[in-house]
Amino acid sequence: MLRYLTAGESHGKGLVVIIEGLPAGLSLTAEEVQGELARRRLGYGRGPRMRFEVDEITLLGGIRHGRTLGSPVAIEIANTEWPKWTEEMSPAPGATAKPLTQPRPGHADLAGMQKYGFDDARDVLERASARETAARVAAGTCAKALLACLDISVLSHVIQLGPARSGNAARPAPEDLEVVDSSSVRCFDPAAEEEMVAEIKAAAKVGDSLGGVAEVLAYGVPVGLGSHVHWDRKLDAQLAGALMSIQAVKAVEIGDGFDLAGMRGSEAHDAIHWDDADRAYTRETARAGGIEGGMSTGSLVVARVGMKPLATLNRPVLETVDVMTKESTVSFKERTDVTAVPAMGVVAETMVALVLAGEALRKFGGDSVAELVRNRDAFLAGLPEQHGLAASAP
Ligand code: EPS
Repeated sequence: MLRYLTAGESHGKGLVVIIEGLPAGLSLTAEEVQGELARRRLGYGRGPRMRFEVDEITLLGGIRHGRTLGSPVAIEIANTEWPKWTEEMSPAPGATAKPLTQPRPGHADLAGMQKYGFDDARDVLERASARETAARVAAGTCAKALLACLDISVLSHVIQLGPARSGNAARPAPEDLEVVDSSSVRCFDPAAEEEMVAEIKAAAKVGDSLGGVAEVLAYGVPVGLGSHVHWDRKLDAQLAGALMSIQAVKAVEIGDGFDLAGMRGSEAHDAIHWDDADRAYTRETARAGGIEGGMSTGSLVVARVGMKPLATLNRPVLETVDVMTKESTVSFKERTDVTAVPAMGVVAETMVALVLAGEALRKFGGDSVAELVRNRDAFLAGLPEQHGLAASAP
């Protein structure tokens, strides 16, 4: 089992994440965590904070001399903006002089104020903020390191930003990650990238925001992660839940998802063949997104994630109500991004990596990386010999 918990507010002193269940002997450095956090700050359309906020990280526990100890790993990400927020976000008794009472439509503000009995939307928005995903990405770095030991790699690319959609069917391979990351919107299709940037510029000009879609690809996932036996052990259910938990995500698709719903069964599924030379099953199509019956099939795992336009608008135009006076107004103004879709893709990679790492640990087990890899190797070695006359002959 792999568990993790994040704590911390967007403009608080920092974020903390604790990851429990990592085997011993996993190589992990502060630089690797830094590198992933830097990828999360990428993307044209992000606000000024992403340019000046540096993710200062401290490995607080669970790692010695660059390797995990099998104990909980704790990582702190300091908020370099903290000096400007010490009073407003102070944990000491007190009150704010600037309560935010005009909730943003589409944000967590109003439901959170009603649910928790707050008079200040900041009590909600500080935790609802996308800042929290930095802590997830730190945890995801550990998951990705574990998956790398099992030859599994997870990457993402943006396939839609606002109305601009990539028409490019080519999917980036693991070695294309640098190309994707060097695109200003993390798009693998240069023509679509140009359109996406133009959409962002146009939205920025009028103080509006944009959503979009990122596709996450997991290469090298072996058959047998997840299970058909119970709802919460299904790999696709876990992926959908994990991806849907990302701030502002409204849709998740596995494989061809909604398109499959409109097809006949005879055209929707991936026919099975046997390759005698490789002694392995093959598929000529990949519509299922690498998952059947809640289990990985050994094919490429594909998940698409739809993000709504950010609810915080640089020019708030949507009507809302001041919770104190009940008068109609527009929402308060917060600093924001025009779009965070390129960053969401990196967070989506993180969520997929955490789910896959958890399921790989459940399937193969082991207290050290060496034991985990041995168990995986034994499982894979047995696959070609399963079933059939040869295997069952005395
Ligand atoms: C966010 C608004 C912006 C984003 C922030 C999420 O922050 P601020 O209001 O402090 O400028 O930059 O995202 C992050 C800080 C981050 O690390 O992703 C929001 O309203 O949720």
